[in-house]
Amino acid sequence: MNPARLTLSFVKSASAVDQIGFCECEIVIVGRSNVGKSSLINAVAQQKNIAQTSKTPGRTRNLNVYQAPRERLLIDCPGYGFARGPIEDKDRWNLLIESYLSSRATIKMVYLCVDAYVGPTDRDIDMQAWLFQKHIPYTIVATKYDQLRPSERSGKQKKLCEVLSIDLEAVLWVSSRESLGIDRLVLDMQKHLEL
Ligand SMILES: Nc1nc2c(ncn2[C@@H]2O[C@H](COP(=O)(O)OP(=O)(O)OP(=O)(O)O)[C@@H](O)[C@H]2O)c(=O)[nH]1
Ligand SMILES: [Mg+2]
Repeated sequence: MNPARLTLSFVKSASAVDQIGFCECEIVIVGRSNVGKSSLINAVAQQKNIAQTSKTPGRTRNLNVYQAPRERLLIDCPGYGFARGPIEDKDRWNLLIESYLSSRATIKMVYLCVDAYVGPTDRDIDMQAWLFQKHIPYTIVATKYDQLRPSERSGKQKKLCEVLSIDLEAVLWVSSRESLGIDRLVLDMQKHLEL
């Protein structure tokens, strides 16, 4: 059987919420800079360069809009926690993400990416609390799972779940590099996009 895949094409990079346009429903990828959001988009689409990945954190500064079938959208949010750059820039990113997430009724699921090796940062925990408080549905995606040695896997997994107060089964453990857990993520995305 062929691995699951979500057909995506890049539409635009939006610097304001009203530039996104109408859709039936949408899903969102959020997480700190460099956590692997763009790589994840390439992995679910099974295309190498649909989303620009970078070794330099903070490359994605706008909301990147991707078209899925039947007027569905996937939105790649700018990464938070980027240390360099002027403070006004950081505030602008926060404002953009928060105004976007709290204003679109068509958002069906937010995939909050957390580095499986590094574990949740304070900003990840803040974002989780904010989503919970706003009643925005979210799923934790633990990225770069390939970086965990087999001997440290269960310890790291347990710790991550403890810090975020969630069940192990509720987390999607993925590696874009080795295409681990991507099928399950794609099926979950298709479900929430009602595809
Ligand atoms: N080992 C490993 N590295 C990964 C994986 N996914 C992404 N990376 C690496 O992590 C770095 C950042 O990846 P991106 O996908 O650009 O991260 P991002 O979250 O989109 O970053 P911003 O756009 O800056 O917010 C790149 O060097 C990737 O090659 C993975 O599954 N495993
Ligand atoms: Mg990116």
